[in-house]
Formats: sequence, structure tokens, C-alpha cells
Amino acid sequence: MTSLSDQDKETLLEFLGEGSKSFRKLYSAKENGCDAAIFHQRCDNRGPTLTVVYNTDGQVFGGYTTASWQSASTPHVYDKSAFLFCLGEGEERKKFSVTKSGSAVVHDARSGPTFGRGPDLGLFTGAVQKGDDGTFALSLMMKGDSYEIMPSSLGDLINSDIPVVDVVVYSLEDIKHAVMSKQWREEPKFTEEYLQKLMEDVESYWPLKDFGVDEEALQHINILFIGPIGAGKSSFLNSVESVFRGHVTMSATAGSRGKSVTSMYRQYPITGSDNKHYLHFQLCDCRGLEDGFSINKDIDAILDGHVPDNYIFNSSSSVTTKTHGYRRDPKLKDKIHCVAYVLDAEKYSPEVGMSFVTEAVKEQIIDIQEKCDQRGIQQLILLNKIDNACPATKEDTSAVYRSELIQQRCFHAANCLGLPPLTVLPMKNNFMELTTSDEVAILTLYNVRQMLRAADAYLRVNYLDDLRQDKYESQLN
Ligand SMILES: Nc1nc2c(ncn2[C@@H]2O[C@H](COP(=O)(O)OP(=O)(O)OP(=O)(O)O)[C@@H](O)[C@H]2O)c(=O)[nH]1
Ligand SMILES: [Mg+2]
Repeated sequence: MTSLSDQDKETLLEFLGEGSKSFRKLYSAKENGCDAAIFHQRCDNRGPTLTVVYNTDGQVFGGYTTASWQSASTPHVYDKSAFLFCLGEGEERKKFSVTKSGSAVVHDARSGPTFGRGPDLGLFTGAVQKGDDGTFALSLMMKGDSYEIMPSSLGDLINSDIPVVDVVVYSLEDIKHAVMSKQWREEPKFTEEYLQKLMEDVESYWPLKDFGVDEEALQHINILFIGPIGAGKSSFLNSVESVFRGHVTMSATAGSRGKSVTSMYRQYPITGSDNKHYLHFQLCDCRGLEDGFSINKDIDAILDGHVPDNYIFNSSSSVTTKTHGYRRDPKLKDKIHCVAYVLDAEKYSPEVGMSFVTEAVKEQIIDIQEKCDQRGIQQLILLNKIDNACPATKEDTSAVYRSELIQQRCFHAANCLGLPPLTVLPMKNNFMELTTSDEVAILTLYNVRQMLRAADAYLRVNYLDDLRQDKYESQLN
């Protein structure tokens, strides 16, 4: 094999410790020729690179440097981040950090990739012909000087006389920076007109308005937010409130304490921008999910509208008919009409085996999904903290729908919870600023509008006829 397996890439990214990167092949001795001139032509001035040697024994090893390769002769190139490595199974996987940063790599037009003053790892000089069997007899130089525990370690692991199948140089690109010129979803648009339209749509919403249902038929719909601790459930509620207040509000307590900041079930009515009228939707906040604490025993009661505002979640007991404020006979306005699973976009890094949620939390969510499915409740994913996940979006929130990384992250979030990608709504909350920007307002309102549409879809299937007939009004509200 002369390519890096997923496991190899995972190991290398772990060694690098800088999150996701894409590996782009700049040079291959097998494909381009084992020649120092060609190596320099293809690899000079290309930023951080990874040099990987594959030998006929199946050993994979090499070196990483952040210093761009150069042809100008410099025998001592400084690089404190350089390292040599061996890949393979378990014990064979090793990273040798640089110990003499001042001589981490050698730049020389006559040589291929050369690491350390020894050199600790020198691959070839001039041009080396390919043998009849397609391999290169390189007799690697491995003397040891500038890297940790050299020469014995690498020398013990690698037999430098074994023919080499390929030497590949990869550039490591920060995949976070890929921003497309076109949006990967047509809407939302980041314009003032679009913001006004969203504001109008959300403020003038009432349940099944487009289906001829009267404004008074159902006071409000309820959107329930569920997700791991710290994913930004309460922050989103504050973002929604802030849009209508025109400044950042903190009605729902948000923060990071290592355990769930929200301990209660809270229902937040939202007042419109006239500061007078309630809008026709409520946001319902929950305690965060974690490995040792599940809200699942209360979830049926929440979905069906039995659980009162301010109910405190308890690890050892669940809501009962004796719970203070328990609704014995919930009406339609008390039930949940849409569920949004809230995930942290930053908490995803398959290279280091990190998913958005732990296995235990995922199981809790799967159980909740089944309960929603039984009731026909539509479910969406709110993918928060896109600013932390993508530097381009951090710089400019309106880049979110042009960011390839966010597009992929949405896809992975959908996969993680087994929902269609179009249900994923990327989001950045107000968390530092005191005033809300138009871009954040657009994302907030767009995401709320999608949730209102999901709630309407549920109502249309299950309650349209009831809601059209005024005689049911008293039973519904
Ligand atoms: N960078 C960034 N930070 C955010 C965002 N949303 C929330 N946060 C931060 O994430 C932390 C947790 O946010 P909360 O809203 O309290 O999360 P939660 O899901 O309600 O957490 P629990 O109530 O503990 O379950 C806070 O410090 C927020 O400031 C976001 O979009 N971007
Ligand atoms: Mg909270």
C-alpha cells in the first residue's frame, strides 16, 4: 500500500493535535520520479508538509515540518513543531519530537526531504532510478541527532536497507478555510430585505395560518430543545428573544459549569417587537443530557403536555400525577409540536474518535426519537457554535452557507442522529456581543421559521380538521 489508511491519517492528526486537515499529495517518487530537482519543483514554498516513506516490508514512516521546503541551501532550519514518526499497529506507532529545533530540517537543492542535522532522516540525494521491480534502493540515512530518542528508536523500527516503494509528500491544508462562492443552500439570504421578510413571517405566524385555521384556534405551538449539556440550548432561546428585543437578552441562564446549567423544564413565551403581544410559539428548554443523567423517564410526560413550567429534573424520580402543577388533562397548546436536537458543531472530530454526542447520550436521543416518531412529531437538528467549528464563519457569520466545512458538519450531524441532512440548521448564538448582528438575526429567524413549519406539518397531519372547527376550540386551548 502506498497511501495513508484512515487509521494512519487519524494517528497523524493526533500527533499534530490541530484538528481536521486535508492531505493533498504534492509529490510522489513513484509517479513523478525520485529526483531532488522534481521534489523541490513540486514542494518548495508549499507550507507545512508531511513526508511519508512506504517500503516493501509494509512499513510507513517519515517526518513532518511546518517550514516550507526551499532550494536555497540552509543546513539548519528552525522548526519547533517538526517530528518524525512511524505508523502501524499499537506499539509500532511512534512520534519522535524535535529536540534541537534549530536544526529540524535541512534545505538543499541537491537533496530530497531531509530531517535533522544527523541527518536523522535523509531520503535521497540527486536522482535515483527506479529498479526493475518498481522500487527504489535508497539506503536511507538515519544517524540521529535532532529528534527525541534517536537513532536507536527509528533505526530499531525501520530497516533502512529495505527497498522503498514510494516517497510521498503531502501538504496539510486547513480544511476549515474552504469557502465557496455559491451557497450550498439557497436560503437564507443575508440581505436586509430577507431579514425583514423573516421577521414578518415569524411575527405574523399562527398555527396553520396557510390552511385557513383561525388565529384564535390554537394560542401557540411549543418547540422543545433537547441536547447534551453545553450545546447551547438556552443560548438559542436567548438569541430568539434578543431578535425581538433588539439587544442581547439572557432570560435563559446559559454558561459552562461541567454539569447542566439548566436544571428545570422551562417554557418561554416570546413577546413580539411591539413589546406587547405574545407571538404564537413558545420555546421549551430542558436539562442537558449527559452520560450519568437522563431526562428520558420524563419525556413522554413532556411531549404530551403534562409537565409544568419550572419542573425540576431529578435523577432518582420522575414526574408523577402528584408533581406540583402536573397537568392531568393537557390541551393541544400544552403538547410539544416540534423537537429540535441541539448539537455543538465543534464537538466533532472523527480523527480523534470524537462525535457530537457520547454513545450513552446518543442512546438517550434515539429513545426520544422513537417517542417523537410514535406521535408524528417532526424533529430537526440545531447545529450550534458554527463559529468555533469554522474560522471563516467566525470571521463572517454570513459565510456559513458557503463554508464547505459547515456543509460537511451538517451532513455528519444528520448521520449521527439518523435524520435527513435538510433537517440540520447551522447556528451561531450571541455569546460575546451585547448587540445582535443582522447575520445572527437572520440565522435565528430562519431557524425558528423552519421549526414553525415543522410544527405546522405535524398539526396539519394530526389536527387540521379539529383546528378548522371552532367548536373544538375550548378543548384545544
Ligand atoms: N462560540 C459559541 N459559543 C456558544 C454558542 N452558543 C452557546 N455558546 C456558549 O456555550 C456555553 C453553553 O451554552 P448554554 O446555552 O448554556 O448550553 P445549554 O445547552 O443550555 O447547556 P445546559 O443547560 O448546561 O445543558 C455558553 O458558555 C455559551 O456562551 C455559539 O453559537 N458559539
Ligand atoms: Mg441550558
